[in-house]
Formats: sequence, structure tokens, C-alpha cells
Amino acid sequence: MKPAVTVLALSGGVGGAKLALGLSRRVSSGELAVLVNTGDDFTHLGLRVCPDLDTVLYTLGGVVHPAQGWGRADESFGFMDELRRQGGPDWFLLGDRDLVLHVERTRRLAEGERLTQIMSDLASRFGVASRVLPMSDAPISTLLETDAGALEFQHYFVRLRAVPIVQRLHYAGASQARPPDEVLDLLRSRSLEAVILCPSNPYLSIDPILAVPGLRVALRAARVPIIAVSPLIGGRAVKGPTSKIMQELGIEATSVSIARHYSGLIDGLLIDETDDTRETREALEAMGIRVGVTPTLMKTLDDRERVAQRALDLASELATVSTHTRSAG
Ligand code: FO1
Repeated sequence: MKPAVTVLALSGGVGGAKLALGLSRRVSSGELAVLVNTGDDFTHLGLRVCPDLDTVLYTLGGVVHPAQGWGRADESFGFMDELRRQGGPDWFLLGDRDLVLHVERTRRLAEGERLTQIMSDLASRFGVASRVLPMSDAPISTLLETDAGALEFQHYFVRLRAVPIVQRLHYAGASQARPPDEVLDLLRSRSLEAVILCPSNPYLSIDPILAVPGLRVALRAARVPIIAVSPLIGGRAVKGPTSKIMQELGIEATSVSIARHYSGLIDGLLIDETDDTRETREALEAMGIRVGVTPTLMKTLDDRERVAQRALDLASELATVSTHTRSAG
């Protein structure tokens, strides 16, 4: 039997996967579940590609490309070279080993298997003890309305290098989707102790997860501390277009804006030490959000474990406070 999950992390791709790896090393084996954004998924060259799920899988499996943070470390590009030679679309890089995963997933989906089952099997095959769960088995697609027209996520992010100005975001298919039973079961389980929102892009990576009907309510109903790790350091994201999108949507790129974005959901926010000002603390505390501070840049494995531990500590502090308040009240 698999061990019961004690920590659930919500994650996008590269940045989220780094924290998920740290968390996986700070909880007992098999006690972490990662609920992953599938809004970036698309059908490319006839294959179902799920970049964030694969990034989390490869990172936890120790086979991710260390500099890129996505794709495989030990990779060849024979398929890509030949595709280019034959005039096929070459803007989205698919390595030969990575390609096998997309081919297999597409085959299994066509045979009627659920994405959740496929990812669970792949996690075992990659030696990953943590659970890697899609936010839904039904396809959901993040669509960006931009000054260059409506774009599917990978066309915006990779083909157009996130240059277009974002005006609005939609999560197509979300209203007809539901979370997998495995996710609802673990949110109802008494073993769950904390939910951590990884420092992924709130708009592109975490919001699509929260857009799945029933998920936000189920997260709150779990009655465990929910901690977000801010993706901003000194008003800028380490990687990716978070601060650019915030600016385009008319939102100031600060930890307070991140807290406001997640208001009603989170109990604590872990911020970088450079953002730890008196005004920020006061604003967060006025919103009833407990603040944790640590250097949040995750370059090394030690950094990932330290940020993970700090997020878990913040959750424990909140659990103690609420137990205390409950027993006192
Ligand atoms: N990111 C890129 O910047 N360029 C690529 O060609 C690319 C290919 C790719 C293939 C498989 C995969 O799992 C991820 C890939 N990514 C690529 C990363 C991906 O676009 C993003 O990291 C996420 O979707 C954002 O979280």
C-alpha cells in the first residue's frame, strides 16, 4: 500500500518542480503529492504533450535537464533534425527520449486510459515515490488574449517567446472538467497536513488549477494550512513572464499583490528576504496572512530543501495557532 499523503503541492513547470523536489526530500517517502497544471498541454504533431506534468516527473525522477529545468538531461535530437530537414514545425523542441513519453501517453489516452493513471504508472517507472497528479483528466487549455490575437499557451510562451501583451486569460474546458477522484480523496483524508502553492506563475500555472470546479472549495474544506511561496524576488520573477504579465494586467508586481491574488485561499505567504519591508509585513498581516521570510532563490538542492522546510515550518506554525485558537475558543 502507498503511504498516506501529508503534503499537497500545487505546481506549474520549472520553478514549481524545484520546490516539489525540495518538499519530496523533507517529507517521508511517498507522503508528497504534486497537483500539476495541465493548462499548458497541447496536441502537437498529433501527440499529447503535457509539459508541466513531465517537468515535475523528470525533476522528481532525477532525469531533468539541469540548466533548462525541462526536458531530459541525457537527450538526443535525431527526430528534431529530421523533422526540420523535412520542413516540419520545429519551434517546439522534442528530444528523442522525451518523444517516447508523448507517443506512449498519446497511445494510452487513445485506448481510454485516464491521464491520472498514466502519470501514476510513469511515476513508478521513473522511480518517483511522490504522486504526480494532473489537475483534471479532461483537457483544459490556457488561452491568452493578446495584442497578437488569441493564443494557446505554448504558442504564446515558446513560439512567440512571451512577447505579445496579455490582455485576458481563459482556461478553456475548465467549466466542464472536474478534479480526479484521487485528488478529492486525498483532500478529504485526515492524513493531509499542509497545502503548498509553489512559486509558479499565479496566472499561467496556479489559476488554471484553481479554475477546475470544486477544487478551491475542496482545498479550503481540507482545513489544513495553505501556504503560498511568492514567485517574486524584489518585484521580479526568477524566470518566466510573471512580472511582465502582472504589469500588462495593471497589477503591481509585489508580494502584497500575490497575497491579494490568493486572498480567501491562503493562510501564509513565504516571501524573499529582499521583499521583507515593514509596509509589506503590515499589509500582509492586515489581510490576516502570516508571513515567512527566507531567501527564495532555488539554485542548489540545498536551497530547494531550505525553502521547502521553511514553507512546511510556516504551515506547522499556523496549524499550532489554529489548534490553540480552536481549543481556547
Ligand atoms: N520550452 C521552451 O522554451 N522551448 C521549447 O522548445 C520547449 C519544448 C518543450 C518540450 C517538452 C516539454 O515538456 C517542455 C518544453 N518546454 C519548452 C518547456 C515548456 O514550454 C514550459 O516550461 C512550460 O510549459 C511552462 O511551465
